[in-house]
Amino acid sequence: MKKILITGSGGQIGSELTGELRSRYGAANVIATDKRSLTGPLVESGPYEMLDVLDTKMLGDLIRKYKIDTIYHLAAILSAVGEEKPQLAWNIGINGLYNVLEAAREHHCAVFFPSSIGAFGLTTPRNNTPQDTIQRPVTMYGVTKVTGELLCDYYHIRFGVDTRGVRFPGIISSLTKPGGGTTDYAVEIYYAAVQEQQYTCPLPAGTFLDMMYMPDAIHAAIQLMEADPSKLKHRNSFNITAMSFDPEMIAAEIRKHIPDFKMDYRPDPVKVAIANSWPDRMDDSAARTEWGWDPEYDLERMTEEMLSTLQVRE
Ligand code: VAH
Repeated sequence: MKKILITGSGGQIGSELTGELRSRYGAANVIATDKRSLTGPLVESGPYEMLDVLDTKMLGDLIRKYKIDTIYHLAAILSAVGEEKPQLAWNIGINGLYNVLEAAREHHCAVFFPSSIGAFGLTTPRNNTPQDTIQRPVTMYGVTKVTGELLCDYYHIRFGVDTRGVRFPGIISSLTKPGGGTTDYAVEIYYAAVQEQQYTCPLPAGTFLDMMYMPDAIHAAIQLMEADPSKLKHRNSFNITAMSFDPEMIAAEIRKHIPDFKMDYRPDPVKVAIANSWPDRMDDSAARTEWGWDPEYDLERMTEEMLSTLQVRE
């Protein structure tokens, strides 16, 4: 049975990935960790440890204590916060990853690394962005993601570490709000629609970005880690997307359920500059061919589920 350690379990992806992994592999086999002292279902439903990924001793001790063979490494600083604190973004994004890869090399663990559409830049083809293409990001977040992809491939080729990763698009979810990303608007808009029926969007109309609903993101990570390695021509990292939309499209979908919903714009210059450097729509055919990637949610189905979930909570 797999023995899994998750870093950054308290984050937007980690809080839902932990639950799904525990239901698949057994709660006792999935060790949730985070730098913060967390409470709630994450801690009550299985083993939880405080872990700062910069603490190499604690990381090694936990891997030995729980006999870990797989690490889902989610601890990171997101794009917009990364532009406010670039040195912190580098430290967590690269030194944290380096510590995980070194521990994986020493203890023979597989590693899941979440890259991002942020790994692309202004000179990357914007539409049908190829799996293999130019990557010159203009954010520290993007620099850490490209560096992370290269480091993970190096550890696989040089040391045989089983590293695998995806380039996540913006991820929408209703359990844990994202913390400081450029795509956070696509989560905030649903909460605002349910609570105030009004939203002021930080990205202008016409800003298209790849997006995905959380259940598809979780399934992608697990499906990739369970994939037959002999079928993988790529490893770090696979383009994956489920939809591409701009603020007008998501607002129009919400109005099918909340007709009075109103949206205006107050562009955030940092987020606008970041979003404009990212693709409009990636080509994810490599993921579909090599490990069967096939998302289940489009904008219509995601909107139905997000609004019904949040309205019940109101
Ligand atoms: C961010 N949500 O906005 C993250 C993600 C593709 C976007 O990497 O920084």
